[in-house]
Amino acid sequence: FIDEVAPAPVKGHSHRQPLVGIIMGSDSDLPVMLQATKILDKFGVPYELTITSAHRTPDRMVTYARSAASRGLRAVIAGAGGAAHLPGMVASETSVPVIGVPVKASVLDGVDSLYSILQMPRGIPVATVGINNSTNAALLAIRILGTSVPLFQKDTEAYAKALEEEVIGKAGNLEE
Ligand code: RP5
Repeated sequence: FIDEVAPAPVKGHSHRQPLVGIIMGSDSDLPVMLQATKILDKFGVPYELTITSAHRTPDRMVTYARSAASRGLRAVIAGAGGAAHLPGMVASETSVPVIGVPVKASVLDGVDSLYSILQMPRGIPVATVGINNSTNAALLAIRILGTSVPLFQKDTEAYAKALEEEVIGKAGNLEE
């Protein structure tokens, strides 16, 4: 499937065409958003990573969002802090599913980002994960890919199984 949609090598983090786009409003969001890349690397999902801000680089953001579908992206993970309008703005300019990551970036401890992303008005959906939880954003993106790529569905099931075994192992250690 990946080869079908991505015949050409792409400059950046993968030799294959990105299926997931990771964007963030500022380089200060990078430490949080790198957690998503770790998961995508683990699952072998090709992705791209860049900075684009809804209020500082609005033209760049619109160009990115409008080209997302035609460039083959199947999901966009958008992290932002404060008045975090990046995920909602991107979602308004693309039909590709957008997953918002509220970044803890201000004196309000990330609750401002959370509510900004979570409270999208009717009509333009943004899936929202927990504050700073770009790990879950990546896992959700992989589940979205899994609806059309059985390999990603299988890998998601294996990942959940490994989590289950980890907890059972820890419980066993306590009970010994
Ligand atoms: C948002 O403002 C960014 O997503 C970041 O979380 C926050 C602070 O940005 P910087 O002032 O650190 O560049 O746009």
